[in-house]
Amino acid sequence: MSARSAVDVSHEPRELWVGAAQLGPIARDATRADVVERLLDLLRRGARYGCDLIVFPELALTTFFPRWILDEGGEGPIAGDTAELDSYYETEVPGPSTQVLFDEAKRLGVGFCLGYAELTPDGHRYNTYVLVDSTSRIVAKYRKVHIPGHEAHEPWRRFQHLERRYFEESSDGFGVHDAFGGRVGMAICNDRRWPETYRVMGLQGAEIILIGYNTPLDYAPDPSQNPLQAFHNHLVMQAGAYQNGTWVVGVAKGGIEEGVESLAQTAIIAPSGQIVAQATSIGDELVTARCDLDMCDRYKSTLFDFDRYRRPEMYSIITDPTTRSLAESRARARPEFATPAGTQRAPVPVPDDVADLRARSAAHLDDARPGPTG
Ligand code: CDT
Repeated sequence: MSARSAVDVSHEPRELWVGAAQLGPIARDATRADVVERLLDLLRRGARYGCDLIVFPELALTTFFPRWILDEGGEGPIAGDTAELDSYYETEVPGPSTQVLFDEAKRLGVGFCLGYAELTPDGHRYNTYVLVDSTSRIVAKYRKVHIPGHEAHEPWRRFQHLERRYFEESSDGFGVHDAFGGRVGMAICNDRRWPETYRVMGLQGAEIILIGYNTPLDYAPDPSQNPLQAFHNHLVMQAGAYQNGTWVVGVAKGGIEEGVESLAQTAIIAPSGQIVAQATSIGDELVTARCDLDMCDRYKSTLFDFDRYRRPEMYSIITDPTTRSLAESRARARPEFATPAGTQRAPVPVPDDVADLRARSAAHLDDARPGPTG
């Protein structure tokens, strides 16, 4: 019988001090300079606390602009123009407004991870994260894979979530990168809800996964989920951490931004699935933790020893493109919901209380509609 110990105590732990830099709301008319000043403040605070890496949220340089129709002209609080739309994207990072962040991070010897809207030279638009080391060298870029929300204006919603109009789904996938003394992965917001996100990085040996998010508390398609937003947020990240033996750093842009309340609850989660540090406010706040990267091995080499226990041949349905689609499976099980090929999927029937919530949400459209000044 092997006497192998699950815990290697023969060397100093690989320690990474992480600062999760939660942001409060960013107004539609906030200048880049104003926002970058807030980021610099959090960066400097992190350096004072001895952090090696500061993680900012998704779209950390601007307001969450997919709330508005910015490419059709028109009048009213949700309308805008393409000049405004383009103003929310970065064409280069570091660029005119972000160079100062790179310079200050290098001076302080701190790395960072920054979320922003990316417009590429050939016109592609992505929801992007960039990982920068303590010498201000770009280690890696990640472009959001799972793009939630909708493409077209849906007037019944109290506010729009037009990510699918303004961002492409990236085909780059989930990489992991040797940096900060460990293996680092990135994901953005909705990605965190999908187990495949963590598993793809877990299979590449991820030891810390950085995730920024903007999560409205009001989920219009099914408001019965609203009271569970905080629960679901931690549920998915804690499960992802534990099931893959990795640290997870979840960083929010929270608070009430242009009339829309978003979840805060930034958290740093250990490979055990335990939250080791959590934000207590809904505004700008730095949450810090010492992440022992060797702790990952305690999970990766025991219960979740992938090489020993995983059964990938049992999971092929997950990635097999020839597998029957979910719509077909649903139609088979519930023929009353079947829709002819090429047409939109039938709406999910909602219970009466949810229908009532939707109706009340629509009724409040006018007084609750987000405007330029919130
Ligand atoms: N930014 C982002 O991905 N937010 C989504 C909410 C989508 S609601 C249409 C999230 O999963 O938190």
